[in-house]
Amino acid sequence: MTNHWVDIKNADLVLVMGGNPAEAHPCGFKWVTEAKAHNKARLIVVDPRFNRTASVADVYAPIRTGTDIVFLGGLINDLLTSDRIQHEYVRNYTDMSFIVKDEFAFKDGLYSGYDADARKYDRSSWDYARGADGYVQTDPTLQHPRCVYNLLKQHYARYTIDMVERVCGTPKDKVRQIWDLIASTATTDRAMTILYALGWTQHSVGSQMIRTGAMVQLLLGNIGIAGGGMNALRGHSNIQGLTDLGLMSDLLPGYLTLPNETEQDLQAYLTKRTQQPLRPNQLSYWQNYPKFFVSLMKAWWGNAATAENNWAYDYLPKLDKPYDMIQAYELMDQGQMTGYVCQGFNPLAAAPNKGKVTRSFSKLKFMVTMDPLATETSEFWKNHGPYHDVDSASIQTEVFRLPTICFAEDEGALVNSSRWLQWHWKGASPPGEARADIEIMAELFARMKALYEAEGGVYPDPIVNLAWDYARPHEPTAEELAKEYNGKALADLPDPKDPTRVLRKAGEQLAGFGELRDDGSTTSGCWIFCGAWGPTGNLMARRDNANPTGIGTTPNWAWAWPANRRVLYNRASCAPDGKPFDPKRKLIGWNGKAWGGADVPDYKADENPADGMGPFIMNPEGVARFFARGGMAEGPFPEHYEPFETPLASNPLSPNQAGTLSNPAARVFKNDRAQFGKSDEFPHVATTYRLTEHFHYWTKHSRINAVTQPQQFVEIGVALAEELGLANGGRVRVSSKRGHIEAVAVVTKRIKALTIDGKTVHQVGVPIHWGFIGATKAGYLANTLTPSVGDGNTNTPEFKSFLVKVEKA
Ligand SMILES: Nc1nc2c(c(=O)[nH]1)N[C@H]1C(S)=C(S)[C@@H](COP(=O)(O)OP(=O)(O)OC[C@H]3O[C@@H](n4cnc5c(=O)[nH]c(N)nc54)[C@H](O)[C@@H]3O)O[C@H]1N2
Ligand SMILES: Nc1nc2c(c(=O)[nH]1)N[C@H]1C(S)=C(S)[C@@H](COP(=O)(O)OP(=O)(O)OC[C@H]3O[C@@H](n4cnc5c(=O)[nH]c(N)nc54)[C@H](O)[C@@H]3O)O[C@H]1N2
Ligand SMILES: [Mo]
Repeated sequence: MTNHWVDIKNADLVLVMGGNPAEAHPCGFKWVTEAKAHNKARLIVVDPRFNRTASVADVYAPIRTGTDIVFLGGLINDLLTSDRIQHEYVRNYTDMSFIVKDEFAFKDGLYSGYDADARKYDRSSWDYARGADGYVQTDPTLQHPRCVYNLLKQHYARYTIDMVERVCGTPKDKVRQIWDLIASTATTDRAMTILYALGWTQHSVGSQMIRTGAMVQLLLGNIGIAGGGMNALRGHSNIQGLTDLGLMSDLLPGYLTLPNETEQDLQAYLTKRTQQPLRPNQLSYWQNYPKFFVSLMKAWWGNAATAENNWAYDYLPKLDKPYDMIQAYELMDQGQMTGYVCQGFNPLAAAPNKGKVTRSFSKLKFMVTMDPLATETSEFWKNHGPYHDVDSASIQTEVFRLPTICFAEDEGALVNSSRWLQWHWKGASPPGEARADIEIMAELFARMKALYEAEGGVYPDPIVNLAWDYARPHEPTAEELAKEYNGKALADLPDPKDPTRVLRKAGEQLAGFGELRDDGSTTSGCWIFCGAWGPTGNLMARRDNANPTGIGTTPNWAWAWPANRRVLYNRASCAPDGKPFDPKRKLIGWNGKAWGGADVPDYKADENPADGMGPFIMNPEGVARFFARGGMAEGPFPEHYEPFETPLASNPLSPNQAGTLSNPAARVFKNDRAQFGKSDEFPHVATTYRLTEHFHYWTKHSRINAVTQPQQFVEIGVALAEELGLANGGRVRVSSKRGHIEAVAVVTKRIKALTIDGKTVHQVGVPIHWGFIGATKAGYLANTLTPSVGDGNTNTPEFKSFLVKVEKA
């Protein structure tokens, strides 16, 4: 989230699109109720299904899955042509006036630089034009035909309200009503928040859907202000912490990036990531990257990371490709990955195309699962009758099950969607032989290290030199790890403002990432967490919910990264002169000498606003980007592409260009492509989702949960049920190109047939929680149906839009 849960109460308008928080985030959803009760806020829900969130909405509109870019692109067009934007914000805080290079072009669904064979873009033309001074050229009058404003306007001119109705199936009057409500927040005294989750991320164009939402918020001046923002509702209780700590294959902690294999040289790696300002007087905060990076290397390799050995840069693996789960199962299927460790993960249930996953697991030499419970994954080799029909005798994979404790039997910090690190305490002791994940990992590490020490090996240095300074090496504690993430001084640190003074003594915890150095005198295992366990102790354990200003920043409740800041980009809540755009939602302000207020300023604390530093200090241009230079796989402005399985034969936005039906820059493996279905055989559009009564695949072990939702059902609209002669409660078979499941039919008015491009399209809802292990009725896994293809930038699977055929069982 750019903002945080409590802040939702400050919104005048809440747009829930691509999420269902009343169901999946019922505790956080109370802040929407607060906004409605105390702020007269209106709630809009745009979702393929009339879901539990829609049931308390002021306005609900249906949409065909996978078409949100058309809905939001149309909105951008509408806001621009009706001139309902926050002018002062857009002019000063975004790149609208920036001029784009002559080489950049867009035609018929493709941007300049496309290589159809590689399915990739050369993105070098996607950039701003530079002047002789090295800075980006701008035209503050917005007249220049190649300024971002005019290119944006031109791009979305094709996204008309008729196009929205045709592609999304949303009735025009609903679209109009929603767009007008949203446009009402272009004024400085009204704020809209956007809440989204998997209904946006789990598409082959998921990242671009989210970007389109962010562009809408920028046009309306809704980023950085209380009650505004782009708010991702995160999943597992610590999934925010997972990305923060760099557990994605291409990341290092704190959103530093792993070098790729062409980056063997530390200086070149650092130079690429420390961009000079693109406009005068800009901060370009990532210029501090070397401080964060060197401190990380010191945290990991201690004395073995020295200036002479480039801070152990050679120890870091260099990436040849992303290792997301779709990639991993492809490599297993090709026989190139032969061992697998599943820690707190049940991929047979959770990953797309269960048939392929089963085949891939069957080719492994070994699999380790670390889990408190038995999972479908750990029994993938067992025949479970019709639900999982495998020939056990032919599977040679050796499976080890390591029983772990569960999160409630452990202590430590969980990072929630608000970026809050909240310390929690152990609730119970684990049963039997269960051991903590950290203990198991520490033991594994100790044994690997001993082997390397005894036998040598190709390159033992990264393993044998890893710093492991824990009191009990086999059981590092949560406190020790938290302190390591925060970081400490390795030598007395002189105060930059007065070098005769010592800012931190050697060994002392650091108070924030501003204290980090690139000379090896500091450590920090995750720079954005620096300050969480500072010189005064564990701030994550704070539980003071005092709210002195009433705006809900509660600065003494837990600790929020970065720097205990509650609302990112909060400088943008003030006009260029430093006064809040809206005094009644003041977060910070300039008092003539310094910035301050209810929140920690996302800005240089003493920066005089007259100097023109932009509020988006992480960007080298100092402003927010409508034109994503170089950043996104598909292009700088989001363009609509159909899901990989679509009821349409061509893309209504680029009907004449081959190869633009679905995302031309998504990575697709050949064998997976052969398993995509067509609408003549699979005429119904399916989407998958979750229910309050279960948490994925493990609450089915609990009898109470099992009783409340005992078995797989699917939601089917009344019109489709009539067409198929189906009664509510009857059994159906739902098949895709990849397999079939059986389920109870819930015939409902909540899913309406849509008219798409002139034809009737039925959508089918498939909740995901059941399987063949646990206390619920044994059944199929929903992911038997889903396709193995992911988002072009993140490779998140397209779980939310695929084709099926529904029949009476
Ligand atoms: N009780 C419970 N709570 C949970 C979980 C759980 O399993 N059980 N899981 C947690 C996890 S890990 C996560 S990631 C979150 C997920 O939280 P959510 O993303 O809110 O959950 P979903 O139910 O997967 O999907 C949300 C909505 O997206 C809609 N949708 C599908 N396709 C589209 C589309 O193309 N456009 C639009 N606008 N909407 C679409 C679906 O109809 C659904 O209503 O929930 C978390 N909370
Ligand atoms: N079709 C479809 N598929 C989906 C989705 C969808 O919307 N549609 N959603 C996707 C999403 S967002 C997610 S997050 C995944 C979820 O997929 P998973 O993360 O695989 O699902 P969970 O059942 O939450 O599995 C986590 C496992 O962790 C174990 N566990 C709990 N506590 C601990 C602990 O402290 N240590 C260890 N080692 N294990 C523990 C549980 O027993 C459980 O078996 O599913 C994905 N799959
Ligand atoms: Mo998730």
